[in-house]
Amino acid sequence: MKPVSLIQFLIEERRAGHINAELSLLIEVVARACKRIAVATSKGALGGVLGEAGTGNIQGEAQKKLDVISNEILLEANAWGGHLAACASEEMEDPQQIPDGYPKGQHLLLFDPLDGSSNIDVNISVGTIFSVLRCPDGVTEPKAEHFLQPGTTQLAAGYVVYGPATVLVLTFGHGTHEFTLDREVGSFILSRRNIRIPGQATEFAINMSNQRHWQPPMQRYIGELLAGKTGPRGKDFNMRWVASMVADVHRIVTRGGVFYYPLDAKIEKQGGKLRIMYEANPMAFIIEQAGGAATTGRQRIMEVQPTGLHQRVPVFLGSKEEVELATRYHLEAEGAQA
Ligand code: AFP
Repeated sequence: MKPVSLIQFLIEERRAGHINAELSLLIEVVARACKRIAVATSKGALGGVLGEAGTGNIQGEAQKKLDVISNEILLEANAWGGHLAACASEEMEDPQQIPDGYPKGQHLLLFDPLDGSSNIDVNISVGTIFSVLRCPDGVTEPKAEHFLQPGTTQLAAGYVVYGPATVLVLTFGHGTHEFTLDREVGSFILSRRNIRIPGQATEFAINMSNQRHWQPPMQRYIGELLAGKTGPRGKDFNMRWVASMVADVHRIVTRGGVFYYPLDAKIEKQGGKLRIMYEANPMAFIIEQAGGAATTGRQRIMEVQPTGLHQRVPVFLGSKEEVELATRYHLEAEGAQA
């Protein structure tokens, strides 16, 4: 079979009526920016890109040099094409407007420019996550409130993993597809069409160091997985935790499994660890389109009505049967309390 490039795939999606020309251009621009981020990350110590930037972001987290560089690359690439009304990033408190003098488009782009950035300095996979929304009609200077749309309204979502290979995973709501960067040619090439995540899992991803802070239903659920063959689940489970959500999700998209970042006593006040607009929602869209499930432990992530650009939520995602079971334990515990 002849290789299918990302550009060819986007043209096919336009012909199928799944996307318009502006959204196609937006994805091309984001993919091009991610190729530049891949080059920057791959230089490591030789590029002078490792270490702290000496600044903090809106979440009060220390920024790495590559957080700042990746954010700049995405902002600069998306400023002038005429495909965006505005964009928002993990690294900026407020939405970024399109600079004066450039045309504006109908789309809103949200991104985490470099997810897992605490892994950069130890040469472990990191990534970019993005989500695309439609700008509400008649809005010419989009503010945070115009981005606060539930995940079900996303027009597109994707992530790029900067690992041994650079891989882009993308959905427009018509399946989840994977592209691998051909570094010599400089093109993303379709490597898996219509990815399906197995309904059952034997691998789970969770930060076990938080166990003592978890709520009782999470203690129960993970306790049963850990009990293995001789426990109530009657089978052994393996554990993996990269601590770059992109890499953990990519493992699930490749061979199944589940990922949990539940609410715990340590992070209860902030509502969770991961950000809904540019982490949980795009990943939920990708996972659901691959036949998996994504919840907050109580409800479908994509049905949460966001109230803040940098709002956090608990995240349960991956193989459907496991996510449903963990969610059921939480709902049952709350039902019993009520
Ligand atoms: P950083 O980008 O600050 O490294 O955070 C990564 C992340 O948001 C997500 O990618 C990981 O799944 C999660 O945090 C890791 O959290 P722990 O620090 O609890 O392992």
